[in-house]
Amino acid sequence: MYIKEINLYKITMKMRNPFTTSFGTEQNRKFILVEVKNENDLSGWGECVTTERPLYIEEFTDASWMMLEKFLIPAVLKTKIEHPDELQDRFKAYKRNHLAKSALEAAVWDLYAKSKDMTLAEALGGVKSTIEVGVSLGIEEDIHTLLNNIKQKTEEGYKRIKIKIKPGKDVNVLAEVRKQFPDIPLMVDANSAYTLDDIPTLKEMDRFNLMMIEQPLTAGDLIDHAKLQKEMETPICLDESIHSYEDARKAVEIGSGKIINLKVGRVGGLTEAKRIHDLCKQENIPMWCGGMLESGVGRAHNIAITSLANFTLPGDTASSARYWHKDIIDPEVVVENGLLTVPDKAGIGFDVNLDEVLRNTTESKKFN
Ligand code: OSB
Ligand code: MG
Repeated sequence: MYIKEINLYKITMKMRNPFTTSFGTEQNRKFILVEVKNENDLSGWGECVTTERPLYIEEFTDASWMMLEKFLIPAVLKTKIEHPDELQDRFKAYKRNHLAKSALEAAVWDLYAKSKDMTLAEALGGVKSTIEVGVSLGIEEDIHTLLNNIKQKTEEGYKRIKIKIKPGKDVNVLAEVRKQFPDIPLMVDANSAYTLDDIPTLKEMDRFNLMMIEQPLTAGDLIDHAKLQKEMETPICLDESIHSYEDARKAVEIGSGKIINLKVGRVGGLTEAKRIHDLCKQENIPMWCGGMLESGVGRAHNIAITSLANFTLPGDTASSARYWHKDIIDPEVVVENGLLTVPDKAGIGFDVNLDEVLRNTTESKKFN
């Protein structure tokens, strides 16, 4: 297929509720949508899941916009692409910037699947028609708010509850949660807030029967996580430490964790995500698909990748309504009883609501 035109949209969307992690609070999501058009004016869509400030990892929205504009779009525009896997080679010379690379690659994957009249899930080698979904709950000032949120999401049927923790809001919070909900499938996410000096606190969490503790130590670290895993019974799940197949290979080799949270953006795209999936399957490392508070576009790609066989744990791809008053796709994502049906329409399987996209657009640029 020939890439005739690319459009970038800078989007601001206000979430229903603020979301607090150990690195800060977010309510206004500022991210980028990428639209890629082929010679037949068919459109493919991708989402750059950056945040306004580089608090999760080093990338942020304005930097990714520049990366797309200056380097990535020129490597794709007005060229022929037989298969989206080819983009890895085109982008290889440019270091990291995985969220930006992934956004453009995702749009090309959607376009590719549509042009072959396949679902994105099929194009990726997906095998599941339904996927299991959990929910990620932010840190709350007041424990009663958190307990209420957990109650509500459990009643909605989510298959597991993840709560964010940080030093000072960890063991005490978990004790309260377990008192009220002794048996729910529960995990925690620290977003890199601890160091090996915190081993005593981290080990205390072993008594709460957690499915896993996500990213306790520094983003990018593999070695200290391996040391910590030897001291803890709770399985460590890596998020901000896995940016590539090579990271995953090394983590498995040295035992940095027992589970991987795969985020398509963080690893630089769906092609790399497939490689990591195949590695984890071979090495018996369970995995699940993480979230970045995406709009429906990014969420649709997450649903497609989760249909691959080794995504055996519930992911963070909650309902559109968990985040948004109105999402930008039709239909919106609806999780029922903790389950989602993988769509059977071509490409990402949801229509992008262009009116709604434009209503939330603060800046756009056409490249042709
Ligand atoms: O660490 O998984 C994370 C949101 C923003 C940045 C990082 C993370 C998260 C979440 C929410 O946990 C996942 C979601 O519901 O999209
Ligand atoms: Mg995480």
